[in-house]
Amino acid sequence: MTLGEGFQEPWQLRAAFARSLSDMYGREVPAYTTLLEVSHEVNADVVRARGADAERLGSIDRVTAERHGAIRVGTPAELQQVARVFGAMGMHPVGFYDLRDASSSSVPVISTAFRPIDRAELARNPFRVFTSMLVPSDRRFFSADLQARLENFLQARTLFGPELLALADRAEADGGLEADDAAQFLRLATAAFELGREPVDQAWYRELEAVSAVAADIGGVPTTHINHLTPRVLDIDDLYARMEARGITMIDAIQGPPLWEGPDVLLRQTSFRALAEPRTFRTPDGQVVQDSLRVRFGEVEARGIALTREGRARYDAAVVEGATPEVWRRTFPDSEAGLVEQGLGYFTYEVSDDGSVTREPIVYEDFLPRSAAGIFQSNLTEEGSKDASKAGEERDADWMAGAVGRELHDPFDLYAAQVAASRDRAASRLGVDPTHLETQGAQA
Ligand code: OOG
Ligand code: NI
Repeated sequence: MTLGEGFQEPWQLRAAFARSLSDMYGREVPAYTTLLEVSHEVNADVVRARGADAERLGSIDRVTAERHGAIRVGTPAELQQVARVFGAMGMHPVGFYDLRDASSSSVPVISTAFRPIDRAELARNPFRVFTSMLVPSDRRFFSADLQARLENFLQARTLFGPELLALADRAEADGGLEADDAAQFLRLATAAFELGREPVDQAWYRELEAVSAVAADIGGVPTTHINHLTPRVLDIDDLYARMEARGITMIDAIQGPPLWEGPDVLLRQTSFRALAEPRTFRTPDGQVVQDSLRVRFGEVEARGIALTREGRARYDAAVVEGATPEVWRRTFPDSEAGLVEQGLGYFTYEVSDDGSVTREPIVYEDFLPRSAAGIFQSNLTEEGSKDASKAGEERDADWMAGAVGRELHDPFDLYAAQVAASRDRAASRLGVDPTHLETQGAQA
């Protein structure tokens, strides 16, 4: 494990954890290593071709190290423990995603993302983890009887041991850990997300799978695991073509905005199909047999500029119409200056050496429910069953905040706060009133 000497601050724990998880996942899923190789090739080529412009939305060092992970848990109690482990690494719950309606197949989860929230912390290491939790009380998916057995099963398991949680709490309280404790914390945290080796109860797994493959992946096994780790690329269309050329079958489409000539906004994602991984099962008559499961996949993403609420509303309307270049040309201005003028994107205020003020784009750090549903869905082998005639269980950001037991940050508020802080900094550097900058029309 690559850890520095001495006391380790949260960002150092976060960076080391991202590396350690990546090494572990690369051993478990070799196709992920191929994906990393191709991502690095693509990024190197883009930097060569576009120079400084390639680093407009993050330095090449940040982009090369950048990953997001996806994990899935069963209960609020498990989610609270996850929050303690990530809290130790300076990662906080941001945003609420309801995947139940965003998907036509059976995805009975709601989600949030744990990530750093300060500009400086993001710059040090932006590691984020999309975290989903089952909704066993939702009658569209689970009968009362299945809900009760599922909740019993989940209550009886332990995903995160007491030593890991104690170290996590200490790291959060003290703002880090001494090197030895840090190493132990990282070992235990990484191990908590390894694929379980003990035999899976076959009848139980299959019963849940008939309802939802995601429910079986979460509640059909006694441990949790990292579902995927996603590197960031600077040209996702090129990456898609190169992966196919290497014989890796990608899902049909890139999710999110289309390829077009204007500025990249939000997030574009694609993935390769889940691979069959050997797993051991215990059959109803007590035999232990080898079989395989397809639940884990590889995903890659390209990140664009964070959109304001108004920009986001336009995006949401545009995807309903169809994410084509034609629709995009009608919906979005074709320059960063246009996004600034129309108040559609978040840009910080920066003062250059000659005293002029420029606007710099803020990169989107979050996720998109529709794309997430598309990623979930395209990787399910079984549709599952969903009874749309039943009423769903109400869930929203407030409910999620209660479940996680911590403040759930609003992504728009975080971006707006970054803009306001940059405006105040720029104004004080120039010795003017901050409102003066807004009316100045500083250009992107
Ligand atoms: C999460 C799917 C969503 C993303 O990047 O939007 C996702 C999962 O499969 O657990 O990873
Ligand atoms: Ni993902």
